Amino acid sequence: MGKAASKKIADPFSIGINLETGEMANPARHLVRRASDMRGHYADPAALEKLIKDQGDPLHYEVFEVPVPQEDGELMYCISKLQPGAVGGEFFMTKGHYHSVAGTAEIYLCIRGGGYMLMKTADGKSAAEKMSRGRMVYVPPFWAHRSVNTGDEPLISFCVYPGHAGHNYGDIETEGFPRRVFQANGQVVIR
Ligand code: PAN
Ligand code: ZN
Repeated sequence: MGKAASKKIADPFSIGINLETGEMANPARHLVRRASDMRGHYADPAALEKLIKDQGDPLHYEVFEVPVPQEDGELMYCISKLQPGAVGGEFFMTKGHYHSVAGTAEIYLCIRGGGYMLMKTADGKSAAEKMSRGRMVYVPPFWAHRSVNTGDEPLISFCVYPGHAGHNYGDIETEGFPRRVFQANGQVVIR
């Protein structure tokens, strides 16, 4: 008897995603991160505190998803929407994470805006891939990943990853990523 026969087989479904706004029809889960959730992540903590105080803890990014079972064989999918802005010249970014099951990959299809996907491995490798509308970034297994918005509109991506992957914020808060993305004299600079 095959594996499928021992498990209840789910029904297929489809959903609508607005490719201009990233809006997903009836997202069951809506994760919101504000500037105050980003403490410990930017190079200039004082600039982050000033932004929180002056702008009333603005929205940083949102994730919309319709969860599927967190099991091997399933594919989790979501919309990630990162606002434009900067903290002490460093562009707004997501926290970033490894997957709890580290050997699981992820696909990000950028549908609006522009920026970079910063990536690193636990053994010291680092990478940055450009994100722009219609561009797909493949995050291989074992790479932590963080997106950065270098534009002046939201950076919106459709993400797909294995259902059992999970999120591991591990050393990100203490060590960050080897590279950061800044605006300097109107230019985007990766340092
Ligand atoms: C994305 C991210 C999303 C938010 O769905 O979870 O962009 O980033 P953080 O989880 O780092 O705050 C993803 O990579 N899922 O695996
Ligand atoms: Zn991920």
